[in-house]
Formats: sequence, structure tokens, C-alpha cells
Amino acid sequence: MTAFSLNPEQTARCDRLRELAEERLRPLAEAHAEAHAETYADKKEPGRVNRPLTEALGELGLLEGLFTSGALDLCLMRESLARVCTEAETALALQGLGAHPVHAYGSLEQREHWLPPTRAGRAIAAFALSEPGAGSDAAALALRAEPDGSGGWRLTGEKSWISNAPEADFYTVFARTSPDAGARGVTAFLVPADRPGLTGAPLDMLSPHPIGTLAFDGVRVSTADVLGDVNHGFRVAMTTLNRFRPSVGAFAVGMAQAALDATLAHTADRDAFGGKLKDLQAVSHQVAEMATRTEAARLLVYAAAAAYDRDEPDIAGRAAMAKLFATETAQFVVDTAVQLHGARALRRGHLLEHLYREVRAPRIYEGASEVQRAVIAKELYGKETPSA
Ligand code: COS
Repeated sequence: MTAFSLNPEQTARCDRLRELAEERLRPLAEAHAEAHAETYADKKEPGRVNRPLTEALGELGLLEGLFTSGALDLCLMRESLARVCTEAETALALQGLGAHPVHAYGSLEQREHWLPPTRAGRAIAAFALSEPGAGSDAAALALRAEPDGSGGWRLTGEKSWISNAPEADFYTVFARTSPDAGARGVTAFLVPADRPGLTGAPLDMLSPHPIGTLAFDGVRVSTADVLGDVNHGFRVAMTTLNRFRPSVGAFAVGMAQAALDATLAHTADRDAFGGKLKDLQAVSHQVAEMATRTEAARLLVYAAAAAYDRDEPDIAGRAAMAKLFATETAQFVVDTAVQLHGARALRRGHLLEHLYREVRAPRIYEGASEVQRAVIAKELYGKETPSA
């Protein structure tokens, strides 16, 4: 293992993924955007699940990779796709986030029923943790799971900002089975979308991301629907996030790299003040800064993912550092890229206009930057305090 460069086989796989994204996936993302073109007018059509795109990810074997690859390979997949097609990247990631709890904690029946269609891209998965009153403070979640008198429960309450809702085919739902028990009173359930009493609505967000609310009106679940153990669902949520947080960083690195590539091309080509833009030190130093920070973020992401694959003890903190640094870096890089391009970058449909909208949410979802700092600090102070 080198610290840290990819081997030729990994580099070739990333190149191939970018080609596939270019040839097979981006046209499907563009066709979907075209079909929902009102999104770009003032009609504000919310983002919708792109089923043909998800099925293509299945046909290309990329969804299979979600369940067979290590965390580093997952990062390489997400970074490569993000450089070319953020919609494909996100569709892939959401299948992973929603289905990982089933893969890691599901019974044989649950896995056999749901994982093959999820891998094929025919069943859409979603991870339902956040609530109107519990976002960063996930242990405060209040969706009630009340005993139904026959060994099962009835779910009552709301979830919000759930990616792929309300169109997903199944949800990994975190509900409160023990009142007043905080993180120790949460249970994870696999809830098929067609359960009576489950409804939802799409939300219109800054970027065309499929996301919505869910309402549970006495939805019945049984012991066969539990993922893991009763009252141990918080662990299911946290370990899923440990796996995915470095890869959110990889998504951010992919977007930063795409913005950097566009900026290199533009500043080398654009005439200004009797030369090219890149001849201005104010410009070239900004580009150097963008490249340096992107590379630092990439290394932190790869290192956190490799630590996860080696099952090292301080995974939560390293995953948090990777996600924090990469998402904040991508925001800086994309914003600087917009600045160096000028007005053209803000035109609807420009790559950077798209990235500018896409880059904001990852600083919030799967644990806001403030939560990542809290996780890092907790781990630092939990360790033996060094003597002064
Ligand atoms: N990995 C494994 N286990 C973890 C963990 C992690 N990253 N974080 C917490 N846990 C475990 C703890 O070990 C503890 O277990 P025990 O009860 O067995 O001791 C339990 O979970 C509760 O931990 P803690 O008391 O630290 O929980 P808090 O209520 O303080 O919450 C944070 C911790 C803030 C880190 C958590 O609420 C969080 O991650 N919030 C953000 C949620 C999020 O990402 N939402 C977005 C959803 S996806 S879009």
C-alpha cells in the first residue's frame, strides 16, 4: 500500500467509469431533465427518481459494486461518476445508503427479496432517518412504533428530507420503540412503500434531487420487518453513515475536480488584458489553491476509506474528517471556479451553474459539517488526554 496513490488497475477502472458515465449515463440524465424541463422554468417541478438511469447503473454492474466493493472502491466509483454526471452518482449513492442496512443487518428473507432488484436498479431504496424535529440530533427522532398487541408495531409520525421519497419501493425507517430512551430506544425497520397508511410528497429543492416527506398513519410492521435488533437501530443508522460518509467526500472531490478541469481549460483559453487569463497571477494562484485543496481532500477521503476497509478503530472520526473537509473544499473550489469564469458560469445549463447548486447540500446531508466537527472532537477528547 502506498500513501497514497492508486494502482494502475484502480486508475484504469476510474477511466473506464468516466467513459461509461459519458456514453451511457449522462444521456439518460439529460433526457430526464428534458422530460422535466419545467424544472428549469418557473414552474418548480420537484426532482423525480430517474428509473431508466438507475436501471442503467444496474445493467452496467455498478449497483452490484455497492455491495461487493470496499469503502475505497466505493469512493473511486462515486468520484469518477461525479466528475461526469452528478445525477448518476447520486442515483448510485442513494441505492447504497437505502439498501446497506438491509445488506448488513437484514434477515435472509429480507435480503433475498429486496437486494436482487435493488442491484438491478428495478427497486428503488431510501434511507429514512431525518424528521421535521430531528435532523442533526438524530437520537431525538420521534416516529412512534407502538405495540399492536400481536407482536408487531404500528408506525405513526413523519419523516422529512428523505432522498428518493416518495417514489422509492422500500424504506429503511428508524422509529422509536422505547420512549425516553434516546439513542437506545430506536429500531430500524424495512418498510415496503405499498404498506397501507404510508404516504408521501415530493419537496422542491435547490438542485433537482429526488427528495420528499413521508407520513406514517398507523403503518403495520412485524418482527419480520426489523433490521438488526429491537432498540439497536441507532447503531444500524450510525454504522451505515460511517461507511457512506467518506464516499460523500468522494462525491465532493469529483465535483471539485470537474470544476477545476473546467477552470484550467477556460483560463488557458480566455483572452484578457493582452494575454490569457492564466497569465494573471491573481488567477493562476487561485487555480493552484483549488488544485491543492482538491488533492488534500482526495487524500483524506482515500485514507478514511482505506482505514474503514482495514477495520481500524477510529473510523467514525476519520470518516467525519473526510466528509467535512471534502464537502467544504468542494464548495470553495466550485465557487472560485464560478468567479474565474465570470457571468457565463451563472447561465442556466452551464456546468458550473449545475455544480454550484449540487455542491451545497452535501455540507448538510449525512451529518452537517457541525455534526462532523462534533464527532471528531468527541473522539479526540475520548482518547487519553495528552499531558501538558
Ligand atoms: N458509529 C458507531 N456507533 C455510533 C456512532 C458512530 N459514528 N455514533 C454514535 N454511535 C453509538 C454510540 O456508541 C452509542 O452507543 P451505545 O448506546 O451503545 O453507547 C450510541 O450510538 C449513541 O451515541 P451518542 O450518545 O454519541 O449519540 P448522540 O445522540 O450524541 O448523537 C450524533 C451523535 C450527533 C453523531 C448523531 O446524532 C449523528 O450522526 N447525527 C447526524 C445524523 C445524520 O447524519 N443525519 C442525516 C441522515 S442521512 S441524509
